[in-house]
Amino acid sequence: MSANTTDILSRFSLEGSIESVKPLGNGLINDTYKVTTSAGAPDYVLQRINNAIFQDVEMLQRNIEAVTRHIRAKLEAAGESDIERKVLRFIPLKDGSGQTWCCVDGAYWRVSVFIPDAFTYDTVDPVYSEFAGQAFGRFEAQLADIPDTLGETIPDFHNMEFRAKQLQDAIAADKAGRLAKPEVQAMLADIQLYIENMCLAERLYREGKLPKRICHCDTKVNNMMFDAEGHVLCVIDLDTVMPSFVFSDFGDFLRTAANAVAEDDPAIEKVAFKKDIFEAFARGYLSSASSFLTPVEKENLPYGVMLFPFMQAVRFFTDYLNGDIYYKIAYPEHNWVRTRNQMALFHSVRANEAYMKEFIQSL
Ligand code: GN1
Ligand code: MG
Repeated sequence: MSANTTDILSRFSLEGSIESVKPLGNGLINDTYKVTTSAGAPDYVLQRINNAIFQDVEMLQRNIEAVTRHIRAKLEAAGESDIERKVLRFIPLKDGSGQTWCCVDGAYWRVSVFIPDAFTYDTVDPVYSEFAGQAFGRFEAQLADIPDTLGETIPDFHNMEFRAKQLQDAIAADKAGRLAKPEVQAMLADIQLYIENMCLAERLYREGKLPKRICHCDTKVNNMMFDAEGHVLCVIDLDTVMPSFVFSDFGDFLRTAANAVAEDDPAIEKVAFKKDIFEAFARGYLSSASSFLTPVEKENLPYGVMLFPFMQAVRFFTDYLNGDIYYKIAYPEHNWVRTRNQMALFHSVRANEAYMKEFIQSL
């Protein structure tokens, strides 16, 4: 790995000399490394972009450049301090093209500045959850007037009708021969009970009742950087920033942060929807997003909280039936465990639908 990374890093306009390159984080899609440099120069994050999943890397980086440029300009206009820690900065190649990625032997790479003294968490308490809600609402508000047209880096990424179709295809092919198992059949029957209702957003969109906005679309709790005091510095992992429904960001955060256990915890009986995290996040989000949310968007936020564990269950299940070709797995039944976990979370959230509606209306 290291000879290769040295060659790749040598193509980017970096400061300082490289001291080490070490794996960073636990994403399921890209490969990420921390690049430590000599004193006085910034450290960097090197990423190999998974181009089997993100097939148009040029569009993806153009989106990210537009988003970070727009947010940076807003922070500057607002006279913010410490801007380098509040928005990501991608490094151009040395060749003068201005391009922020390169392709070497079929692999795509990019480099951004490592944000110092910043922390990510896989779980949050209600205080941090409220800060996170404010930050994702602010992120969407900042991008509400972006002049660039962003592309869909993964077409139909959070389109539930499309995910339902992928599941149908996986069932028809039964590539891994896993469909006949009784517990798989039971899972399928359970999913089918709700799948049509869960496609509500696409119907509202077709009827012209629901807008698409620029959303983050991967608001897992660990995609946010906090400073030592717990204040949010910035939102990271921008590959999936694209036009979507606001439910994406509201729902996906709570899918990870408001689950009592991790998304792949096999102790299914411990899966539970944490209301205190929900309340804090909703309070924070609405404090910065109410400036642009329509009544239909606000009213359907509880649907968004149900949709994301459900959609994730469908995606993990589809991958399981396909023989684990999308998500990285650590053991053979990993996607099955994730499916059960996310479906259990869906049921726990669903049991709280009336309560969530009442709480959102009270804000
Ligand atoms: C993937 O790479 P990571 O872990 O940030 C996935 C998300 C899923 C998530 C489930 C591009 O995100 O949509 O919610 O795994 N990203 C992509 O853990 O598919
Ligand atoms: Mg991530």
